[in-house]
Amino acid sequence: MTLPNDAPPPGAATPNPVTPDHATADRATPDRATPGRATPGRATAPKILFDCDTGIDDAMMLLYLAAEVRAGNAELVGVGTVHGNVDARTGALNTLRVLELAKIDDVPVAVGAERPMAQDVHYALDWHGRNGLADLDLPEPAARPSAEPAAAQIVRLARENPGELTIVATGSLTNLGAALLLDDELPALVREVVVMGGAFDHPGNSTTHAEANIYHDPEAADLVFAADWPVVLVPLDATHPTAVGADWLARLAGHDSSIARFASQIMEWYADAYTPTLRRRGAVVHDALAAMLALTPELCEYVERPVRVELRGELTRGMTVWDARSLPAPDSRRPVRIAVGSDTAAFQDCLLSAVLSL
Ligand SMILES: [Ca+2]
Repeated sequence: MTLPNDAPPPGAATPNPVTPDHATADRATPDRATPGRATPGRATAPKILFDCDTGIDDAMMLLYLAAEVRAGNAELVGVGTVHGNVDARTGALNTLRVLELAKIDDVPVAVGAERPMAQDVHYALDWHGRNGLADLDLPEPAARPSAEPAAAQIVRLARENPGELTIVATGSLTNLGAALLLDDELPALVREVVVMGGAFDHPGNSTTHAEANIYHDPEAADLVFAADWPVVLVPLDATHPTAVGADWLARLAGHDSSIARFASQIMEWYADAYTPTLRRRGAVVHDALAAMLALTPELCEYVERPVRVELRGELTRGMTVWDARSLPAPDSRRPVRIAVGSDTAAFQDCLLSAVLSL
């Protein structure tokens, strides 16, 4: 099999922040309900495939996307789950619970990898609860996960929608790595891959240098960054400044709907976990930012550089590495578009209005 990391780079890395070609100069809060707003110039709603480890911020991401689906701004063609915050099967059941709450009941949810490629599995129960959703006593979902493995679903959906699929990955990257190994033509079939993960000029959150989604499967992450497909990476550098605070949580808590109550309950639990880190009441809704940037890329600024994952460091395994020098070394890898500065007010307003619209 030919791995795509030998492919020539499509262009030289640019060390300075760049703005996407299709971005607008106006960074004001978008009108979430305007059809076509999410992707200027695109005639049809983008087809989204989620790969996640639901999880509290994954759940908020699903609520955000459900609102966009209802508004006609996105089509959700499938979800796969992976080990990460919780085990993959629990993540799939949680995904079905959240989608059913949002009355999105026609999307296949596939269970994916239950362990990483080359290390023991780790969960993040301290941050999300033993069941991944704040230890709430939630009913069983009406639907069951589909029989197809998540990696096979990625390949099938990419084959059925060549050039159209946007994969949003907000968990460990094992399913994506496995899909790349299943089908070496996959990179040419996918429109874009948006990954929440990594940390560059920011400390890690699993270890001093490693962010959780990368740390949970560094080998798979490096496969994803080595592949010749367009990757947008949303690291802690971009997500942490968007942390919602007590005022935002109060606005959510003040809304009386079953979905707002659910969102408020899980977010208050998440804030309890996050407050010592942030040193103020609040929480970082990492995954929702990644999903929002898939639909509204102009909410961030980006730099474009190849990304590698440290696989052997005694203290730094799972660290994402870029060459930030003014004259970076030549690299055969395709540059990754890395989100750096994000429009915090627009993100928070859009997330809240999406949840409250359901
Ligand atoms: Ca996640």
